[in-house]
Amino acid sequence: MKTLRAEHVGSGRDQAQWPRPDLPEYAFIGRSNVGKSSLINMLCGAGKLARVSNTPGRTRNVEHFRVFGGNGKAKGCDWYLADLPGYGFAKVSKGERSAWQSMLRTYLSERENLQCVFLLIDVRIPPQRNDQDMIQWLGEQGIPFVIVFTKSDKLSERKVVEHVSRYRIALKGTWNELPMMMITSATTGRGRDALIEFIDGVNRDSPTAVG
Ligand SMILES: Nc1nc2c(ncn2[C@@H]2O[C@H](COP(=O)(O)OP(=O)(O)OP(=O)(O)O)[C@@H](O)[C@H]2O)c(=O)[nH]1
Ligand SMILES: [Mg+2]
Repeated sequence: MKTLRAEHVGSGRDQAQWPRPDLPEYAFIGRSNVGKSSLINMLCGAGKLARVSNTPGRTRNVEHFRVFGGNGKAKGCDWYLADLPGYGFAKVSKGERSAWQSMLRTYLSERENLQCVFLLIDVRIPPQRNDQDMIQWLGEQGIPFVIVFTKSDKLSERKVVEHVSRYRIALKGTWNELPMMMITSATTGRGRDALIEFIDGVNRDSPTAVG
């Protein structure tokens, strides 16, 4: 298995605290506890890169990780991963929730090097209003995104297929063309190669990549 060399390069709520937008970037978003930080760790093959927790609401800032694609030499092969706070977490104050929400939307609409958003959805859970609102909003903003189902190890394959098609049906009401979907598990590594291949493909076409 190809391991990605990655390091944590920043944490912050404001644009001024984020790394300069000079490399292609990929963001992981989704409801609290869906497995964003776990998927980043799985992708990089590094156990403790991003902080994982049983307590929803663990990630509170935009956490940036730099992935070294060219053995650390060719800057043009490097890219950023951004781990974002989850939405839909009930146990924080209304004020804090709306501050996270607005940080998320500011990040998504203003981060100029953002190539694609991975919107994570727990494959066990039926379609939720806040995920559908986010999908709708990303579509309206013209922000490229992929739906990434997480925790597929928690269901039988039959149920995984059934739940993914339930999602397709829910989205068909508003979308002519369905967004791309991937099935993953941070526990088994399912979907890792497909995700890396996808990112490599976008990086090759990215105007931000140099060399
Ligand atoms: N079985 C299984 N458990 C998972 C998987 N991904 C995450 N988990 C568990 O789900 C919980 C939440 O994972 P996190 O990666 O912290 O989730 P998050 O989306 O980053 O959460 P916030 O930062 O709080 O929004 C942890 O207990 C993880 O171990 C998976 O693919 N399979
Ligand atoms: Mg997290």
